Amino acid sequence: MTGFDIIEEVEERVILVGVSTGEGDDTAQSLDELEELAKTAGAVTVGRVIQNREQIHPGTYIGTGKIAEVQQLAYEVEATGIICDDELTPAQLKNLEEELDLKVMDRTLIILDIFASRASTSEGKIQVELAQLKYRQARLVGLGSSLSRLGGGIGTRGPGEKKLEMDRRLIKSRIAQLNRELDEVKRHREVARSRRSRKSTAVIAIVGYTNAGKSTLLNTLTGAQVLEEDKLFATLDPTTRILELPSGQEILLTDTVGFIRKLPHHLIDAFRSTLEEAKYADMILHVVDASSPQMDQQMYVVYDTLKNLGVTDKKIVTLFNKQDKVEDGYLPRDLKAEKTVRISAKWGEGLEEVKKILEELLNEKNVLIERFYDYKDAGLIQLIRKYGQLLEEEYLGDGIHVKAYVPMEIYGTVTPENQKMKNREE
Ligand SMILES: Nc1nc2c(ncn2[C@@H]2O[C@H](COP(=O)(O)OP(=O)(O)OP(=O)(O)O)[C@@H](O)[C@H]2O)c(=O)[nH]1
Ligand SMILES: [Mg+2]
Repeated sequence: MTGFDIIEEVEERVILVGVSTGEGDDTAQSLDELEELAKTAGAVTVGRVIQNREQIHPGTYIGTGKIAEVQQLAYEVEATGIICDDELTPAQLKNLEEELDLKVMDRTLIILDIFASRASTSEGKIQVELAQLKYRQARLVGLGSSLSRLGGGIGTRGPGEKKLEMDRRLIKSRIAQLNRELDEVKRHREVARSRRSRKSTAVIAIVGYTNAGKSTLLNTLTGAQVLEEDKLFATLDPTTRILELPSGQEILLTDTVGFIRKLPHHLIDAFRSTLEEAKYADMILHVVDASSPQMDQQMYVVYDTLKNLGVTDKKIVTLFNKQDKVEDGYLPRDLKAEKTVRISAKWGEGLEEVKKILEELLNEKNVLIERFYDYKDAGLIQLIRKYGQLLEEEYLGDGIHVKAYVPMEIYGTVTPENQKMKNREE
């Protein structure tokens, strides 16, 4: 099953609806993004309506006058549905459907749809189905006849889709089952993580707003073949590849799901273990689309999401990507980052500097050692070569002279007590 087949099935013509609650908010840009999301999900945008309102209408999202306007517009442009830019409450969804007699969708549903069509691993599928069912569960309360339409997305798809008409009791037991499966997957992931950390290879997580160029970066750096596309949420499942730094030290780079403003909380819950890749990383590479007029807001969303995930104490290197599309002379800043580099992941520009910086920062927590090894201990030098950074290596008559940075985790192993060697620490 490919997402493409399904996307072709129905042409949904939608009107985007947003509420602007004050001066200087970015509803228009948020709708631009919603249009991208709708396109990715397979819908054609045929109109936009923004209501200026102090707050979102609790019962119908927009006010009565605006509802009439949407209705009129829908008639004129032959719209089949509307997409609201915020997550609707079950009551708002129901009331709007009744008033408009159109398919009513919200941002959350569209993102869930996209995730559903992108999920490829069993973990991804479980996570999406769980998020879809929870979204739907909340909207089934007290509803009868309109059930089959409520909560349906664009061309309705995804692992959870065939269960659209499941009753609440079944949904509940399915959710419980999926949670158990997810726990199992999580356990496997934790085992893999602890294995990685025992081996003391540094892990670097690539994070960033969706479409910033994270997968492109991983591909260019490591020759990985992760799908890179000018679409939102091209990547859902984490991919990890080995990257060799200039000194020969090897690290693990992980590319994963992108962030977006108003990321549905059901998705954050369901995808927590995927999103938390960053939490277990030694350092973070933050990829920013520097060619986007929304760059600042996107960076803000990334940091906000990291904070929500409890990732607050990592070293961050920010990469201002897509420099080939940026006017010369513009110098973006990121005060949260240890270092920033301007790159073009697609054209490989600036990546040597990225590797150099990674090496420098990783070695800050390493220990500098200088000592002689007997030839019989040459295995220890292999270990240093693999996990540390070998600076000097000299083969002498009675042994090998070595100067190197080694991570604390292997410091004890490569500097055994019984060797009467000079040993300098910094
Ligand atoms: N011009 C230009 N385009 C780039 C550059 N890096 C990435 N892109 C393009 O940006 C789009 C998104 O790239 P991806 O690598 O898929 O982005 P991502 O961050 O992995 O996105 P998601 O997986 O959707 O979160 C693709 O069309 C890339 O070809 C760059 O340096 N310059
Ligand atoms: Mg990607």
